[in-house]
Amino acid sequence: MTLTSKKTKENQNVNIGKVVFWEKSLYGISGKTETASFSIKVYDHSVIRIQVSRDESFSPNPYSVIAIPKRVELEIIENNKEIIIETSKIHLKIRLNPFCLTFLTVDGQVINQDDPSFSVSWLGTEVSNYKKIQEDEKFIGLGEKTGNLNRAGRAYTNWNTDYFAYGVNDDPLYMSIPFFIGLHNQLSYGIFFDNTHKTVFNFGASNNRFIYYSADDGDLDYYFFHDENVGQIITAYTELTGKMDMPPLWSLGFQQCRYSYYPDSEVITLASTFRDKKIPADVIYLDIHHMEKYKVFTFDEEKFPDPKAMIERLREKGFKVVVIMDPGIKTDKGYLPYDEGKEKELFVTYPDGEIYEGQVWPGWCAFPDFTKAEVRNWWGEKMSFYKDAGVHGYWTDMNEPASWGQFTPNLINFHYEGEEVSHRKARNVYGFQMARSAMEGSLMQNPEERPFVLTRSGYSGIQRYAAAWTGDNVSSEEHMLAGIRLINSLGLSGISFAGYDVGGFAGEASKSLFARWMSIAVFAPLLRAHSMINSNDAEPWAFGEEVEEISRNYIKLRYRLLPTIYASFYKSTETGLPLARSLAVDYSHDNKIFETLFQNQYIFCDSFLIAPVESSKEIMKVYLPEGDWYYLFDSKLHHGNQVIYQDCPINYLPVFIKASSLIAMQSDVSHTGEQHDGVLRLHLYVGKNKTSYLHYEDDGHSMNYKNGQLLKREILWDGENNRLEFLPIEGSFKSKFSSIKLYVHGKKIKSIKVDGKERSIHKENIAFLEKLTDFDPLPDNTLPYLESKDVPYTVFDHFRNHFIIEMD
Ligand code: NBV
Repeated sequence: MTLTSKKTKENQNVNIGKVVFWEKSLYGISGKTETASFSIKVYDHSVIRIQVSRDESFSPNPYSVIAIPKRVELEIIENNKEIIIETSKIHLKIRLNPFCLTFLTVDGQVINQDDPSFSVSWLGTEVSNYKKIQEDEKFIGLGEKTGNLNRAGRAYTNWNTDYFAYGVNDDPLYMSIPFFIGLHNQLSYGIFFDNTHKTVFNFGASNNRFIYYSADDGDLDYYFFHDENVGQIITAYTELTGKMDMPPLWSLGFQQCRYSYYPDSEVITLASTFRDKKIPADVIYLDIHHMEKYKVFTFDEEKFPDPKAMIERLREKGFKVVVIMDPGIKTDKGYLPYDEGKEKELFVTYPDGEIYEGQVWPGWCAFPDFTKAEVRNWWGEKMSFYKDAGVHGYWTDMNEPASWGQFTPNLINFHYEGEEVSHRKARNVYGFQMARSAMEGSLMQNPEERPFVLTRSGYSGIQRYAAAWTGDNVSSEEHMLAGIRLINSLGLSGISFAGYDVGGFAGEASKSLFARWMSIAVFAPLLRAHSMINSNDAEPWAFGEEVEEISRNYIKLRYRLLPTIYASFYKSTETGLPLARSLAVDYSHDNKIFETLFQNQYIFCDSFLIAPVESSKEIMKVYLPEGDWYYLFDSKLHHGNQVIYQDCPINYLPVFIKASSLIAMQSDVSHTGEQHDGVLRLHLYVGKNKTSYLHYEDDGHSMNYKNGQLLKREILWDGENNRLEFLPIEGSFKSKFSSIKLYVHGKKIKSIKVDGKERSIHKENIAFLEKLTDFDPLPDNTLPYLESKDVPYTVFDHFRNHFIIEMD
């Protein structure tokens, strides 16, 4: 073959071709086609891994997947045209000539199918898997991606990118999660394409024939999931890539950030202002100005002469401190991290061994190779610097990695756990591994304390190490709504603990925008306000009295809801299901939820339906999916499966509670370290269904919950018989609550019996949210006043062990 003809061939499609050999393997089958090797492994009844490579062996993929295949019963059936692998949930048909896969349900419905001509193909080193589009197929997930909830008709690139003030449709952003969920004909499936090179997901953009995903290089290595619903698919994906651990309770409180608070006196004043103004808060961030010349592991001696004393003063006020860590190490001789890194060969290098330098805040920098265990460990040791100062949490920024020019040469080398690869393969996991190093470092420094790491960049599996935020958003109404979709999409992709910069990072929020953003954000898993250098002050009190009052009230609501939020976090550690869940999780096949007007709506903590709306709107359309829904502010009942008009003046965020929900609340506290009054307020929203609520407690900060020092109690609601059953308490943690006050919404009650004995019923003008309307900002008094409702309640003295409440 001449050189020219070889070149032409490599630039045309090379198909996987026909199967020339196959055999059974431990978990499935493996074999060879005319152009490649393949392996099909059943990981579980609902999870099958497909690997195809043009090399003899498959690349190890050391980062995302932490599960190994389970031994499940399979049938492998063969005829001369195809092989069929059957689990109890998926039937996979492998056509032999040419190799082409069809995933079917056990009763023969097509779930997902390769394009019969192209299936797996290469263009040069680029590998692609082409799939037929099914009737009215929708695609959701793919992590931190802009655009609509339904991604059909768009294409996305995964290439971690520092993107200041990104547009609401721009791509790619900081993080890559190559996992999506497909929906059609009442079926759902998931695909996780585990290839860390630059990948493209095309959901039918610019063609009407197929969807595809492709990678610049490497193997086709994907996991196919199919189960009864989207929730089960997310759970299966997080079985594979891991779930978050319990975060420290303080990280669920309000977090205040700014680029940057300094000097130390300003930080102390900030903390005092929160307390003086009675706005609950738990965390203050130190952005890059805390450092000397932006050098990581230093404090600027002028701005922060005694960081330890400052952090101690903050601790006394109930604040925790989170510091930023950027990966770039200033290439200054005499600066220990640089000298050590150079000497121990910890930095990323060019192939000729020279250290790669890129420019970031400190000037020219070297970049630790976080894809090497020794480097992660070294960084963790360096973190003793912050530990000694009393720092509680870590914020890994610029870890795409970012550098001026935004174009790191692909030539540079990374260790990649011994595989020795170029930037092309390592970039998308760099931030992931830096966050890992920060989390492991935090544990190394403080083995007793739960780490808190907030990261900008990441890859599938990042949920094991860090919470995520959506980077440099903009102060605009459309960005506020886009951020909600980003969080919901991260939630569909295994990342439960996520948030956005409240108020917008770049630009200036108007008063109303800030107020609305804050009211929505208290229903986000991570609640953090942040703003750009040289922008106006952006603390909750910086926008005038009215916004301050609205912010205070919603933040207070967040703190009152902590028992519910904490319990939801626990659930997420067990199931991988998000706290902020797009309606596509529970109402996946209801077309209405994908309409642009309703696509931002989501369920928070299983029970709240949040309908985000621009601050400029005073009335909006809300889609209530099937079921019954109570309006949060007056407990008015609405039937689902309909669109309603809802007033939404600036201090009323449209929030509804699903009938048959239980919501656990506590008394006001100014930060999570403060003891509440010991009364657990349980709000029952009566409905006809049978539901269960899991109450969860532990000490909120240590690892002891892993050894059973926790308290779990399931509470069952039986809506047919108006019966609540408190199942026995599990675990050895002693509850911080001594009594339960049960409020019943939506039912007139004549009697309440506890284990057959009558209880007295009291009534309370609902104290749930009345504070939200304390401030009447509209001059013309056009606000809908909260109807004071008499809500019946009864009180139980103690956490009795197992009891039944009947209502009449
Ligand atoms: O460290 C400064 C900022 C930080 O405040 C922001 O949250 C990050 O996303 N950082 C980016 C670098 C510069 C942004 C212009």
